[in-house]
Order: sequence, then C-alpha cells, then structure tokens
Amino acid sequence: MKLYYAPHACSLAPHIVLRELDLPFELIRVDNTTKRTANGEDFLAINPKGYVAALQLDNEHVLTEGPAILQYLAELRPEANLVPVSGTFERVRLQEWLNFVSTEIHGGLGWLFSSQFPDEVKALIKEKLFKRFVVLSQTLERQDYLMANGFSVADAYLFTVLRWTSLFGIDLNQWPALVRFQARVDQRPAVKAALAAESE
Ligand SMILES: N[C@@H](CCC(=O)N[C@@H](CS)C(=O)NCC(=O)O)C(=O)O
Repeated sequence: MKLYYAPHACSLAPHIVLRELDLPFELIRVDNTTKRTANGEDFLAINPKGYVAALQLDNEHVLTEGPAILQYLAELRPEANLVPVSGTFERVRLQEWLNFVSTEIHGGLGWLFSSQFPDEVKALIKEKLFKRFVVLSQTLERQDYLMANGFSVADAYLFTVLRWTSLFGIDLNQWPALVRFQARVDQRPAVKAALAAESE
C-alpha cells in the first residue's frame, strides 16, 4: 500500500493508523501546491480530487476520504479493535464520530487556512467551532477516547485536526479535556513515529 500524504495534514490520521496496525506501507509525500509527488508523479492522475489523503492499494485501486480510508485500514486488522465490528450499533456510533470530526471539526478548521476569508468571517467560524469543542469536551471529560471502550480511528482523526488549532491562535486550554486528550494520544508510540516521519 502507498499512502499519499502532506506533512501534518489530515493524512496524518491514516498514517498513525497504519503504524498502530503495524501494516507495511510506503509513504509518498505530495506537494499540495504543485500537485506533484516527491517521486515526480502527477498527483492529480492518482487522485483527481487533488487532495490528501489517498491510499493506493496493492491492486492499484485508490481510496480517498479520511473516514473511508480509516475504516478500510482498521478492517485489515480487526483484532486491533480500532473499529467496532461492522453491522453493530457501536460501529454506527464510531461513524457518527468520524462524520462529526470530518464535517464539524476538520471542515471548520479547514476554512481557517483560507487567506481569502476576512477576519470577521473567521471569527464566526471559530465561534461555531468552539460550540463543537464543548460537545467533544463533554465526552472526553467522561472517558479517555471518543468511543467508551478505548482508542479508535476516530481519535487518530480528532488528534490530527485539533493539532491545527495552534496555527490559528486558538488556546485549547479553554477546554482542558481536549488538552488532556491531545497529550494522551501524543504519547502513543505509533503517533510519535508518524510525527517523526512527517517531520523529516
Ligand atoms: N474530504 C477530504 C478532505 C481532504 C483534505 O481536506 N485534504 C487537505 C489536507 S488536510 C488537502 O490536501 N488540501 C489540498 C487542496 O485541497 O488542494 C477528506 O476527508 O479526506
């Protein structure tokens, strides 16, 4: 498998999961400005959507969209329990979190990267995001991870996007449960290894 990534982008989540599962993979860096890979390939020919993450399977199929990639990977090693069993209510609960992180947190923070939005619009985006942070905090005050029974792919995703808050002057200390969550996930050996690999 090949994971197309950009350093510290949302592709960090599947990168963490590949390492959590100890799966063999090749990491291929994408320049999101030129849309070329470190190997000189045209990334748009690999993923016409033009964004990371993209996972190229050994059968050459390319899978995109973080929540789909995360679930696909976790299913390759179900014994690692990074997703609940398919078809159960708990699996739908996980998908509920993946969708929340994708649309409400990743989506909101993603807009803050835009240089085209005036500060007033960014302030409105932050106001909405902060309401979502309260929702996350309410769960993470009660339990260590988004799912009650332990670390899942949704936590890898949440950890990845919450790291961006520091880029936008958002002080996570307003939500102590989120600070504790970030520190907890940051301690995982797979997370440390993924962060080190992306900092090279
Ligand atoms: N819907 C996609 C969004 C992926 C995404 O936002 N990728 C960003 C990095 S976090 C990117 O590569 N952006 C570059 C671009 O849109 O040109 C997903 O959930 O995987």
